[in-house]
Amino acid sequence: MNAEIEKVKAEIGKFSISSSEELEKFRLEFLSKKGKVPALFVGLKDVLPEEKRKVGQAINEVKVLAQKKFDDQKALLGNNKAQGSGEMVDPTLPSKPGQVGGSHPISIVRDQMVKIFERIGFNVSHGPEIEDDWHNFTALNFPPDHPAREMQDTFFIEKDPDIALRTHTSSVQVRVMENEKPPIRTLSPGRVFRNEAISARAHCIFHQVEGLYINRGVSFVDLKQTLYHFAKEFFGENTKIRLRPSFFPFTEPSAELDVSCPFCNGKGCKICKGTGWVEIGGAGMVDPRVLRSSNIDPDEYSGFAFGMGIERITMLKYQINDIRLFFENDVRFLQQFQREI
Ligand code: 2NM
Repeated sequence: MNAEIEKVKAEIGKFSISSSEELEKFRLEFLSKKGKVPALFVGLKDVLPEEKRKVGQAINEVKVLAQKKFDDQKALLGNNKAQGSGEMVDPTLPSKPGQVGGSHPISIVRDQMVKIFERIGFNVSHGPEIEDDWHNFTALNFPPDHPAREMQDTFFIEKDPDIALRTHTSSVQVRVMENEKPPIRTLSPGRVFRNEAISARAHCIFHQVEGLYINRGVSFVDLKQTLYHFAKEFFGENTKIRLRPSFFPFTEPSAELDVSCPFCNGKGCKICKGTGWVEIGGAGMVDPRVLRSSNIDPDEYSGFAFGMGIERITMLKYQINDIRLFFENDVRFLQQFQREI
């Protein structure tokens, strides 16, 4: 009997199954009612009573072995059918690497901008997204009747006292000026909110990087050199900058900041609408009233400040024509961006 069991066991091991026909043959030969495994159980009745237990166990092991081989091969053949190939699957092959997450393009560009300014001595500062009137408007020299204070421009959370979503990260810099002594070199990247109609070019949520430098004897030349340095580092060595007179409540004089078009090198193309220049932000010398509001003596110190929109710069860098793409988080869009270092 033992020899018979071993023989069937060896036959099961040797039986090769690589098609569903062979699988069926295997089932008929070993597992079906008239197969070799049930036949072993029939033979059990002739075994001596004291050996029945042991022999019965041995036959059962053969049965489990045959059933497992049948199930495994059936699963393998089923997988191959699903893949539409007749080949065997090699379960020892290493698996495909899993998908890893990436950074949002706004985060990539923000970090790239921050690194450029960190290398010339700026520190990063953060502040609350929900702000009081003082830090978002009054300390920044916005007059009481300024249009930015209207409901249609700012998202208010409370009225009297006014609490709103910050409309720029200058509010963070007010907090830095209040809490630190010059020299101050601070950069505040962050999310800002404006009550605007959403379109391809504008969104009610966007991101800014604002910079502030306060020290003795800071002049407009320092501002120009800093912005020129940034433009060359970010857009390339041959980039030029241009400052156009403008107005902001918190700076005097104020300017809009243009860079030579990074796509046509200033010759004029579709992106710069033939002008050779693209606007990337604003800047100016911090108004003495702003310094005084934060207890910095404007007779001793002067400073420059600037602000840039991260969406705008990211759209230029990657030639993206709709700002809404940044907020939809469609992976087909997001997957296209990789950090450069
Ligand atoms: C801009 C343009 C010009 C700015 C001003 C200040 C502060 F806090 F010092 F007054 N921070 N950022 C500033 C100046 C921002 O954004 C277009």
